[in-house]
Amino acid sequence: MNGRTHDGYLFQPQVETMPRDQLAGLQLEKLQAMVAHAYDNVAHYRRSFDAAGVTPDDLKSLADLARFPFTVKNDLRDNYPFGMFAVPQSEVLRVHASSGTTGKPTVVGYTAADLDVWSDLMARSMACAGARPGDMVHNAYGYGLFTGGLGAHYGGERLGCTVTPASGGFTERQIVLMQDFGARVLCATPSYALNIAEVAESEGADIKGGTLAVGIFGAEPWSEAMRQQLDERLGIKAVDIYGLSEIIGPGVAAECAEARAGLHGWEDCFLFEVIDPQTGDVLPMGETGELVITTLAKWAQPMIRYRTRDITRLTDEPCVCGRTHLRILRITGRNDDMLIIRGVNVYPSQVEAVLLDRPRIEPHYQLVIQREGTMDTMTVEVEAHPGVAVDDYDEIAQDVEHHIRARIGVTCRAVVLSPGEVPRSQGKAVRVRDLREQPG
Ligand code: DLL
Repeated sequence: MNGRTHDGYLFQPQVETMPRDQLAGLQLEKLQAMVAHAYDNVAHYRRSFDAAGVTPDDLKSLADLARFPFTVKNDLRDNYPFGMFAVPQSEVLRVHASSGTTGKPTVVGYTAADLDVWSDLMARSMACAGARPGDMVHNAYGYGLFTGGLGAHYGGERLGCTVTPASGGFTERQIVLMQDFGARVLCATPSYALNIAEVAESEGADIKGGTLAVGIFGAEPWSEAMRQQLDERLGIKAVDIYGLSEIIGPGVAAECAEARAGLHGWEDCFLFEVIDPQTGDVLPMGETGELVITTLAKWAQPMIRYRTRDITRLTDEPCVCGRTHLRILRITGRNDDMLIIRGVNVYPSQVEAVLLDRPRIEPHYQLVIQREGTMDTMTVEVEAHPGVAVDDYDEIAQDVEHHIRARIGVTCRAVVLSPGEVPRSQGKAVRVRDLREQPG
């Protein structure tokens, strides 16, 4: 049954506006079943629970979950390919995998019921972001082992939209299709959406004045400054969506079009905790730390206390949209993306926020990390606006260095490149080029 908030559209109204105490009751019931399923069917969980001295019977309240051990990405790698499955492979209808930079990929599996839940969650997320039944959805997330393409595809169809499976690349053709088909919704990584905006501008294609109204952007960190750029250059409302393959794919959380102030984490299907990454202690609501997620409705491959490495904080303050599910505030980066430059912790998204505020440069950048002696140094490569005189590049570089020092507290070198010189993204943008010698 569908319904409405004060001005929005709900895909599953009873669930999305469930009172928080009822939601907690539902979570406990589902959690007990999921933890028992993991313990009974996955050797890894049996071993790790036994080592921690806990059994599923110890789970009497949601707070008891803190006694259970974490799961990390390496656990998936160590059990490659199917060792984390909790059902026979014959019951797994789909696998996805993330490539990873080293070693074996991480494989994830879905039963028929899991795929159904995923489609519902993506339909719910897309509706939350402002998509409506009947919309033309242009899906520029990559199709394949990456969960973005198929996730948004089945979610869009479940919501009742018409989905164009564009995938990434062939940007000029994508723009023609968006215009000819009258796309109202664009699904893409924010960096690829920016690439689309830029190509449209350079070709004189008026995307901004056309039918496009909603951008559903995620799969990589992005900033409020980038949101403003995308809103303005595409003539849309850009909305954040979050997810990760290990948990289900996109659709773990989504911003609402009404507030665009944090991503509603779908608590009927996931349990969210934030921990201190050093001690592993659970932090109180509102404190910043590492997001840990437990699946409540994922039968092929339950994830118990999965450490995402993503840094954020949670809020359960009521939201103007009427949804009761807590909000995950914008994910600014990952533990493992954090750079330590001359003793200062820096996330690429912080540099992005500074760059997007500066005049005469384009929002395309890469951070080059090198080692000089015992120090790591950062060079920020940015791109000048077309039409800016090359003679001005030095002065722009100094301005960038100054503002990065003033706002982030880190000393870096800036290099201004000519238009088009920073590589463009078709999926997740590569923000860091690490030229330090890797150990081993
Ligand atoms: O990126 C799933 C996805 C597809 C999400 C499409 C949203 C849209 P993975 O490839 O496994 O899955 O990468 C997951 O990407 O742990 C975060 O570090 C990062 N990430 C995803 N969404 C966001 C976001 C997909 N909205 C990893 N903001 C996660 C910041 C994000 N980081």
